[in-house]
Amino acid sequence: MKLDTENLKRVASAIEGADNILCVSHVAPDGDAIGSLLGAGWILRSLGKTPTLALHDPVPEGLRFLPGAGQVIGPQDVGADYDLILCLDASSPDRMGKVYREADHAHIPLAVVDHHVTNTLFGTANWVEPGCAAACQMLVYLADALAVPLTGPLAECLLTGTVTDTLGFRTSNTSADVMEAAMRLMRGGASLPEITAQTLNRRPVRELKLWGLVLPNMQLSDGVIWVTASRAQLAAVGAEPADLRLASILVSAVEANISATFIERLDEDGEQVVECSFRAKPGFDVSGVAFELGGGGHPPASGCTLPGELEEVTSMVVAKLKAAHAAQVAAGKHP
Ligand SMILES: [Mn+2]
Repeated sequence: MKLDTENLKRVASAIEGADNILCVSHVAPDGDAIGSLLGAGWILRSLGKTPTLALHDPVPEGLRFLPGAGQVIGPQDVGADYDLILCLDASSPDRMGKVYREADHAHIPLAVVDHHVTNTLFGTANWVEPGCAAACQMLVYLADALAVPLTGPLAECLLTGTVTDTLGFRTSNTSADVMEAAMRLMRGGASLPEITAQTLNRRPVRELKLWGLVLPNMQLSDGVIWVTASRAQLAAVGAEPADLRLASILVSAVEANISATFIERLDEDGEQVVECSFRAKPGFDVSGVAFELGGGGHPPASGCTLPGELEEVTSMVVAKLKAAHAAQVAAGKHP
């Protein structure tokens, strides 16, 4: 793989020239957000730097097994005095949530390390590798550039994000380079079976109960398969929006090339919003629809959050997904 070495070096030298470094990843953090955030912390510590790790949301229960997870602070504890802000796995500034405060932080150099093709290049240094399957894969190369060995807690954190973002090395962007990075992390002591068991193969019963509630209303039309989950359904089984991790399972349907889930929730201002998650089979691309709707992501997996009623948002978005699907079929690369 050809890396953007110029911007990799730019980020590496920004790190070398800083001491107090605020590391941040995205709201509603997933395994790659947490893995890259904690991994960055371990890289900086082994360089003798002083990292502060911050997230808008708490570390999800299923990722608290990772070394260093207990040191992540919330937005209320983020100060204003840092030499550098290192932003991981976030495609736009709003993805940092309330950790990033324009008034306090705009004058601080901001290094962006991300693999989303939809990244808006909002940093003072931007290293974006859409060819990488995970931000954690990029941190393998960053560690190399900074001569930090891929061992111990660092290896465990970076393998976790690589495993979760590739759904266990199954997404269409799982390249030989991904496998090579993962292999080096395993050689450094990270356990693939243990990480897989802790992340992909682990879910609370409330999640399975929620599937039972929403799957009877699953719909399939024109190559797109989708489900909706109302706030009442979530409440009935005591589930959070993050519990409905069904999009990746739905896209396994033989009859579909694109899947979507639509989850109703209230945002922080009490307004009703719908969280939309999309998946695509290899050869199909859902990132365009997500980006058009103000979200982001990757060709095989993307999403957005929209204001409005569940039914009206669902029908508007499904129409866009169907149109994208038809256009991609017409482009002729598909059977
Ligand atoms: Mn990621």
